Amino acid sequence: MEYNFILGIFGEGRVGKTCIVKRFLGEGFDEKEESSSDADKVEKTIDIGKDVVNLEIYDLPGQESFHSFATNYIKGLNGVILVYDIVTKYSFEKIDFWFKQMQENLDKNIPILLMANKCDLEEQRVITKEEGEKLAKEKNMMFYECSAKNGENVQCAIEELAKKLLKAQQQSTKKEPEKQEDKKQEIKKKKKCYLF
Ligand SMILES: Nc1nc2c(ncn2[C@@H]2O[C@H](COP(=O)(O)OP(=O)(O)OP(=O)(O)O)[C@@H](O)[C@H]2O)c(=O)[nH]1
Ligand SMILES: [Mg+2]
Repeated sequence: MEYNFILGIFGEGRVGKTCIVKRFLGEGFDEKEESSSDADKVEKTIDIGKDVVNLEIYDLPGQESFHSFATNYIKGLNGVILVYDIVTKYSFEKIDFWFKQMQENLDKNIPILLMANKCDLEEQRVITKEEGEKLAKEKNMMFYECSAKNGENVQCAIEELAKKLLKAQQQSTKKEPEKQEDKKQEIKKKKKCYLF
């Protein structure tokens, strides 16, 4: 079967969102990647088992002046990626803000993946892995430390999010026939009442 999901990637400016997306697309890494000032939509198709999953990813600017612009893209997303980097405390603190935006604009069941980027910069680390894990657990997010620079965990983290979306979609379509059967029974009952 073929499935389509729309994802959005959010987080403080300069945490590496665009680099993560480019790494995921197989476009390598740019040490001098410039700050985004617009929404960039990219597409990638991945195979999960026998299924084909088409992902559409919105890469949004993270700088403060673009906050309201970026939040306009939240509604309609099927999944969310939130990013901080392990060398900037403020970017970690900013996750709360982005999480709240998701809560206000999206269904609570929408899966959120938290990515702690720049884990290649171990010697400059200010946020421990445990802190990231704790936050993710509290807010029921998936969690990966990654590096867009060396590619660590980028592919597998986003694929895990896609797998979660696929599973949820397949479970809800399985339930559909049951729901329809329930509806038929309801109509039958109503008809009976009418006949009496
Ligand atoms: N060392 C290291 N640097 C990274 C990594 N990912 C991104 N960078 C660098 O961090 C800077 C910002 O990366 P971007 O991808 O532009 O960050 P962004 O989150 O898209 O920023 P905005 O578009 O302003 O929101 C660039 O200089 C990148 O080269 C990483 O994993 N490790
Ligand atoms: Mg960017």
